[in-house]
Amino acid sequence: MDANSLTAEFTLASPAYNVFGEDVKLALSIVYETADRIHLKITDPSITRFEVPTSIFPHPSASRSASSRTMNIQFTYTASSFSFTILHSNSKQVLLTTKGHSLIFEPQYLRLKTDLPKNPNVYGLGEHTNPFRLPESNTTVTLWSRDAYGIPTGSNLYGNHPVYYEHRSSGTHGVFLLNANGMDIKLTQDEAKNSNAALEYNVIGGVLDFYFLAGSTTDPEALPKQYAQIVGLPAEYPYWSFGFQQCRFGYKDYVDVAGVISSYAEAQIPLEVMWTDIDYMDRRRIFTTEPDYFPILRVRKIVDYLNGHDQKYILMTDPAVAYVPSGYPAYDHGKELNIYLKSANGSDEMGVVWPGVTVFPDWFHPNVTQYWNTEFKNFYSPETGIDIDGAWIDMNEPANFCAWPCTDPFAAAIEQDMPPARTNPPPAPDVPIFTNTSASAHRKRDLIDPPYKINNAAGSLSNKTASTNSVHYNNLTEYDTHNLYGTMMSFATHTAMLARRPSKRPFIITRSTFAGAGSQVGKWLGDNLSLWEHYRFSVAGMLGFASVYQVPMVGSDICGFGGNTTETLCARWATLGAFYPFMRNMSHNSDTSNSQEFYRWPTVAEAAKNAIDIRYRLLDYIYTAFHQAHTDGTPVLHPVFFKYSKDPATFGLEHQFFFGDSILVSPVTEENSTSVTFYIPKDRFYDFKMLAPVDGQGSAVTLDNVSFTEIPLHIKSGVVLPLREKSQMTTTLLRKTDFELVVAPTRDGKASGSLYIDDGESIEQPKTTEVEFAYQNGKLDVKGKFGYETGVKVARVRFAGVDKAPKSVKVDGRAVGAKEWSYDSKMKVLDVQVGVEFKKNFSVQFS
Ligand code: MIG
Repeated sequence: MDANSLTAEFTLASPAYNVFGEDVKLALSIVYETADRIHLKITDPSITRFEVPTSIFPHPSASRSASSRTMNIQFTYTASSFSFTILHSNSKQVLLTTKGHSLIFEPQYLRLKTDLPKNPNVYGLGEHTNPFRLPESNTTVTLWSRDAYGIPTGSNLYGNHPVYYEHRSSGTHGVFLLNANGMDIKLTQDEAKNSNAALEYNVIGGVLDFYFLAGSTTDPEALPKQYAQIVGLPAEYPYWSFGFQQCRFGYKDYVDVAGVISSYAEAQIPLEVMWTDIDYMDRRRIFTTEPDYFPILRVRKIVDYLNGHDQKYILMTDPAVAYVPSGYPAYDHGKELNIYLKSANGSDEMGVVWPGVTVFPDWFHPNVTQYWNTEFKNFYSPETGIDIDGAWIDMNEPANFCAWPCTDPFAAAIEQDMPPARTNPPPAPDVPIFTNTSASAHRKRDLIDPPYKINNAAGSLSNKTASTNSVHYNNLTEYDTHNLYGTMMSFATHTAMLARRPSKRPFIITRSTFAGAGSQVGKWLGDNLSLWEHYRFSVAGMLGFASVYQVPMVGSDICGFGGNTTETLCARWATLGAFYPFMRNMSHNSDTSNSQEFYRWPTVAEAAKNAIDIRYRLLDYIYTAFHQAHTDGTPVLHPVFFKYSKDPATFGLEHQFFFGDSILVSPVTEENSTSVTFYIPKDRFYDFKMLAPVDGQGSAVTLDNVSFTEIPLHIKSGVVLPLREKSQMTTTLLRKTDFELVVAPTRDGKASGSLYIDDGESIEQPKTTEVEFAYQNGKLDVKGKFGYETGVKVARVRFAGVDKAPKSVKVDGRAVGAKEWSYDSKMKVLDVQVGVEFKKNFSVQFS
């Protein structure tokens, strides 16, 4: 053992736990990678077992100075009847221990169990529909990518993030298991015995490759930052991608799509991005357009129109390629390059997806980049196809409508009517639109039916996806790599989008993710339903991705995807959705479900306008938060306990969160209710609208008469917020709008904040504007570098919590005329018209 690492061999205690196979002699390695991170790996040196390839998940670099003596966490073990423990170095608190729980390591079953304190606060282990703080007993989360329509509670969903954060008043730490195989993780606590809780991994392959993160005893946010060092810092996104977006599955034709764009304009609701689902495709084949319903020349008119109005366009791409042996170039090209996933007998693995019988790209194949790049370049091109500004990728679990063993995909496709026929007549040619514009050496394994059955809600492992015995390039099996498929498609799509526009940040939204996906793509929470329950759950779902898994560009389908929404639900959801990083209204069109664009009901239209107005004014604030996340992993959204880590009342809060560092969002949660009870920590806050001080008592408060067009918002004191003075119909106009600063000091009179501005779309940013705000004793200092020319002013500064009217107000030391400022004694707000060009340092002072 040297200062940084230890390796050892050990044999599991006899008698061998021959539960699901045979136990083996194991190798253990421990590396103290940084002061806050221990990397522990247990492998079987006698065979090659699957490990997540470094091409997909690069190993984090270790800082050399870390040694066991300066560590914040420590590893100890007992050799006889092997067990190990991770301790906090100072407090000696046990963070994880396998003591008393035998470790099992077999070809197709790994088990590791740790005790946890009673009623633990555990977050993560997604993707699932569960409370944000996982129920401590009787909870099994299963990690196995699945097309999970309706996101049923407690079942495995689309993506896999084998990481949890455990919070105690004494600190927050994290455990990441870098393993992509199917697994069940169980949380148990024997209530009758009043016992401690436990967490148990049950994994059907791979190795035990753990990263233990010390987190922090005082600042929970240290933990997501440490996790970002492993999974990668979140990507930065274009400014426009924070604008409001509209989509639907079931826009019937290009006239329908154009009509929605016009209707948003007429309703004066800002629409930044229009999306089109698989409806545009010819017989649901990727990289094609339907000639009568979505004729390419007409769709280009829509793109031209959008571009001319500073709006954007996004189309869906599925991974499955229609099996059409002649006359379908996208199939032919893949065949020529031989990039399709192979079934166990060596032929192309087939399934049934929207176009009927399909094959699936193998993202491990060395030719797949060439394939995907070329198809993207040719089809998503203004000259030879349709130009897009972002990409939407779906069905990448991968989803398959053909139930295992899918012996006759051709019959299944006919039986399921894939591709479905269109039911409406095509529009007459030239209908006017926009008229009123405004592993190689595996032991023999059972890849289909392993002895330990994870709790896959789809049944057998291969059901409704690619067979787990199908084979990727280099002989990797779908059994081992299934959970990576969506992330590999994400990375390939990222590469393809970059190849089209090399200097611009790609905007890609995927359905399936694995740990690390957030470094390149964003994620929507899949096929929710128009239910109040799913409206409420969206907060927990989103916090998982934004605050734990480091996939901060996230949101759920606003107003609900499946089923029928209602006016009140859609109105509330519009207001909550304005505080999702990714804001998209999205529905499923079926014969029984209504349209749900925001302009369809007066209340919803008003709710959307109000909420988008606030979102857009805050857009530079959240854009700055994304830049910060990209720089050091600071989360973009925060569960309340991240900010009040010693207050146990915050640990289980499900529906409140901070949007950025300082905006506390407390949505109304109950169906058709106009009152809401929520928690305000013991701290000073300000009501967002009027800036009146609200002194939290660390207790629940009830607000009544919250209209359906409003959402309760509070500013956490201690911040200077940069807001645009007013919102606009597009983010392009927003960027030309003056700022206003809101100074919201703590009770002892201090506040600070920052603002980052760049050109909003380029990867390289030679000239940026980076400003720091500092407020104390009646003086606000604005300092920074102003490399990017904003061309706008800071029009006004509002100081909240000012106890009495000042005698004088100065900007840069010069007195401001009495007409240029006003004081509201009721709200305790001082409002100063400053009108300073936003290109140099300045100060505003009152006394
Ligand atoms: O089998 O493309 O989650 O957003 O509208 C369903 C059609 C396929 C699932 C996506 C949903 C999308 C739908 N897709």
